[in-house]
Amino acid sequence: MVAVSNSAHNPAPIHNPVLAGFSPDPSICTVGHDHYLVTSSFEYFPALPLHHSRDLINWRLLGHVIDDPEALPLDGVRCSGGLYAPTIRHHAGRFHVVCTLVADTGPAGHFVVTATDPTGPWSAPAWLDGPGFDPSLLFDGDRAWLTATHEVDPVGAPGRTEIWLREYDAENLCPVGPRIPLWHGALRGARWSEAPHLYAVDGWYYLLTAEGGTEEEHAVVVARSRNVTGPFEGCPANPLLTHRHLGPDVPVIGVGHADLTRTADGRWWAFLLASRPLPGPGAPRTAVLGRETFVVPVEWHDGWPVLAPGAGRVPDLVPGPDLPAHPWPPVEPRDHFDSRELGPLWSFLRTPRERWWDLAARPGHLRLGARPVGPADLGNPSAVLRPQQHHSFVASALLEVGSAGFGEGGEGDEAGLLLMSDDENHVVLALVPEGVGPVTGSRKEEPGRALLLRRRAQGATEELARVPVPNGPLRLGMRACGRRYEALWSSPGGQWQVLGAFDGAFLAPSSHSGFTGTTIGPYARCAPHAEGFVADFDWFEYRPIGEDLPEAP
Ligand code: 6LW
Repeated sequence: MVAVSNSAHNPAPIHNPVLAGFSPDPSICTVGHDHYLVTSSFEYFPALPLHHSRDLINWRLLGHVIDDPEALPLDGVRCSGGLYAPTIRHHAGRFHVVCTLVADTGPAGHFVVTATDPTGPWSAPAWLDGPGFDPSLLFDGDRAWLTATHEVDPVGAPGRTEIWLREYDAENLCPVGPRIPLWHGALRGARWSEAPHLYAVDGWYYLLTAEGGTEEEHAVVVARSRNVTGPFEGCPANPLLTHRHLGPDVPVIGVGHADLTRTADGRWWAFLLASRPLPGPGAPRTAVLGRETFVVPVEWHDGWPVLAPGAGRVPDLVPGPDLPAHPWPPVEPRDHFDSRELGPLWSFLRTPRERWWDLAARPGHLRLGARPVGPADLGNPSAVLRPQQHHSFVASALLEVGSAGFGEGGEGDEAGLLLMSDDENHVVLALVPEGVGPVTGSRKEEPGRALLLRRRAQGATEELARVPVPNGPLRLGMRACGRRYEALWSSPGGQWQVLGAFDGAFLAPSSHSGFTGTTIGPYARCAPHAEGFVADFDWFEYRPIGEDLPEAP
């Protein structure tokens, strides 16, 4: 094995995280000069975001591996259920993505989809028999292998997992032969030995796995064998990478779930997940952005990989590969909604079964048809969401509730912005009809309107603020500076006003055992049994702001 050192070159750096906000369980494959990276998406649809890079520095969101509502049902899946931990590999001109659908009802389990072009079309899922989660593939000569992990005794020994292997028939897309146990973790009594990725390198099979659970104790470990079926011996230097020993006051925690690739210049890289908690008290349970994708360089020494050599931790900047720079056109902060389809950054909660969003009815606007589905309902609300990618950001939108106004529903009609963590934890900043509803009596001639700020934290709902606002278009904003979030509003062209503020730490998925990150975007809901109404969004804008610079939107 040739030791490759990154010290002799001085290329442009890769900034960590490579993918900011809600990008866990990265898996990467390299085809010539192109690198393709998939991440988990859980209950969100379209599912399994696919990013593309030619230099590992600049990434663009290419689309989604699952973008057909008929491909897989995400209806009713619980928050942080749905699609877990995909792996992407390329073999004989075809991309294979294996993944697991975690669902309490309906189809569930491992599946594979394939495509010759990563932008699709992707095949319908083929279900793969085998227990557990975190499936992966190794193509090795004319044979292929499927691995995954599973809890052996979930009741008696929760978190004790076994990584297994089966041969994979790459033509017929199915596992064949017996299931062979491979590995139970590097540490004695290890919990959550998972994320297995097998590689064939220089006559060895390397089994790269995570263990310790996806939070603070997460770690990357490796084992190797001369035979793909084992026995595997653990690396004496395990864990290869972890931040579990650094204490709670570090900017990056929960380092694990790595996948290796090699660039055309011969260098190796590990893409992995980690989280960035908010500074201040309560860390590490304040990672509101969820788990994100990071990269570290890899060198090989004495037949073992070394991750982040010389540092032993995930740095902010990583010297990039010796490859030509390949930037992509920047993503504009403001979406004017003047395309025929929503851009790939937007997604929904679960599978939409009706077309409640419309970009054509009023050109240059996103029109949401309000339906009686809210963010706590485990359904598919009229919400179009994108990830929160920075600790300090401002999101704003220009909203107009259609000329016909709110419906007759009264209490329960609302349109505005949804800041979403999960069904039990989210914030709504919404325009609502004022002076109508079951308690306050009949509808006025010209109903008034109010803006309300409502928080649902750990399942308890609380109205934080409400103010009367004029009829007509309204600008809404949500601004965060670390854990301080502010809800803002103004008339078009007017001064921004603060409606209310709250501590956003409760949104962190790590505070309620969630796997996603926080998302934000336009949203509308009508009262139960009401007719519905339409809400038009002229634009939506998302901008990062300096950590100590609370700029107005
Ligand atoms: C995923 C597992 C994990 O299946 O979290 O951190 C689970 N790792 O590998 C969900 O993302």
